[in-house]
Amino acid sequence: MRVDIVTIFPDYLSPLELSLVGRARARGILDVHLHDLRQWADDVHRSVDDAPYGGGPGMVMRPQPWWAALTEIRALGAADGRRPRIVVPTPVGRPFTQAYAADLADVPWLVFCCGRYEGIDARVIDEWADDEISIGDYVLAGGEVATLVILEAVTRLLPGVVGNAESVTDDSFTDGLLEAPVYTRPAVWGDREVPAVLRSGDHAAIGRWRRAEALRRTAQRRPDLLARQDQAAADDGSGGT
Ligand code: 6GU
Repeated sequence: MRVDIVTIFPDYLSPLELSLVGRARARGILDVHLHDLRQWADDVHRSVDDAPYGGGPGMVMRPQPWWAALTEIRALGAADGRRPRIVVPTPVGRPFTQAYAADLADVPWLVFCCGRYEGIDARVIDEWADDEISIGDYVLAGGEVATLVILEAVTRLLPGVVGNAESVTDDSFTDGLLEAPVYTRPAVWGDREVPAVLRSGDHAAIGRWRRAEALRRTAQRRPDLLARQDQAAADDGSGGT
């Protein structure tokens, strides 16, 4: 997968050199290109923002640098007929979920446009954005951290990135439930014991226990997820959980 990221703070994306995403890059599974938006600003001051029409606080990102950036980046694929999917992280976007991450993991070329939170001129979004994505109901100072979040969720779904494919498909949210708690040695820590069933070697019983714990946790912590699943089951007539 190729990923281009356009930002006024390329250094903010330096965590992409580390850990799982960094390893995926080193192994050639993920090809990341960082771009400083200012290189496309056409005025002497390399300005990227201006005051909002209609008044109000803060600044709005000017169309000109974005238009130049996206025209140039998209042209990189023109020779072999490839077209990137252009993503704009924004608090007014569609909510990011595990299913959304899986959808993006199938795309060969993504472009992330990182704006400041007052936003990018709406004409840029209208012309260029395929996806506007929000990572949650709070406001960040810019799209850079949201891009890190989205890319980490997507990268670990790329074939060959996570060693054991089961650790991806067993994740919380893949089946719509929170995962059961996990334990490692020692079997006894102070007065706390690892549940006996996990040490029983009875894999059917372990599977039942994990399913029951997942349901119990989800009902307690995220009843909205169960309600959504029940609704989906009612909609397709396949029965509930
Ligand atoms: Cl994607 N961007 C910003 N700036 N704030 C956010 C967000 C994105 N998602 C939630 N809050």
